[in-house]
Amino acid sequence: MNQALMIVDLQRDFCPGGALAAPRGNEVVPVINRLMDRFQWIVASKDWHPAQTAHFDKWPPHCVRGTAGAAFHPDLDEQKISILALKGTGESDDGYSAFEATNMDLIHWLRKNSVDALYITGIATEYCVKATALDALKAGFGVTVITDAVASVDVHTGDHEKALQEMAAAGVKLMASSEL
Ligand code: VGL
Repeated sequence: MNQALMIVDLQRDFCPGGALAAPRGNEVVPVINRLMDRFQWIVASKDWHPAQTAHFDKWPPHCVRGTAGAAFHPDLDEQKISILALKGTGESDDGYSAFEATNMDLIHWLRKNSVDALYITGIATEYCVKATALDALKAGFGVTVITDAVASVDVHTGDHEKALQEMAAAGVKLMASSEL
C-alpha cells in the first residue's frame, strides 16, 4: 500500500484567534507534526478565497488568499509538505473538498505517485475534512481519518461526532494516531 498523509486547511483562520476558529485547532498540530515522519507523501490543502466570494454570504470572511489568516498554523512543519492544493479559489465555489483544488489535479497527482490509501487530518471535521474524505472514497482510495488529528468548528454541538459517524457509515476508517 502506498500511503499519503493529507493535511486539510491547517490555517491560522481556522485556529483559536482566527476568523473561523475550531476551538481545538491548536491541539492537532503536534499530532500532525509527529505523523508527518511516517509518510513519504504529504498533501496539504489550503482554503484560498478571493476577497469577494459568495462563500462569505455563508461564513465570516476567512482564508483570503495571501493574507495572514490564510497562512499555515505557525507550528506546522511546512517543509515536509510534498504538494499544496488550493481550493475555494473562485467567486462562487465553497471549495470544501481538497479534490476541488484548482492549482493542480489532485486525483491525477495521487495516481501518478501510486498512492492508494489516504490518511486524513486537519480542520474542520464536519466541513472540509468530511468533504475531502467522501470525495477520496468516491475516487476509489482507501480512506482513514485520524480522530485525534482533526478538529471541528462545532457550529452546532455534536457536529464533530455526527461527521465522524457519517464518514464511518460511508466506509471511512476511523483510527487514533496511536493505532497507526
Ligand atoms: C471550512 C467552513 C467554511 C473548512 C471552510 O475548512 O472546513 N469550514 N470554510
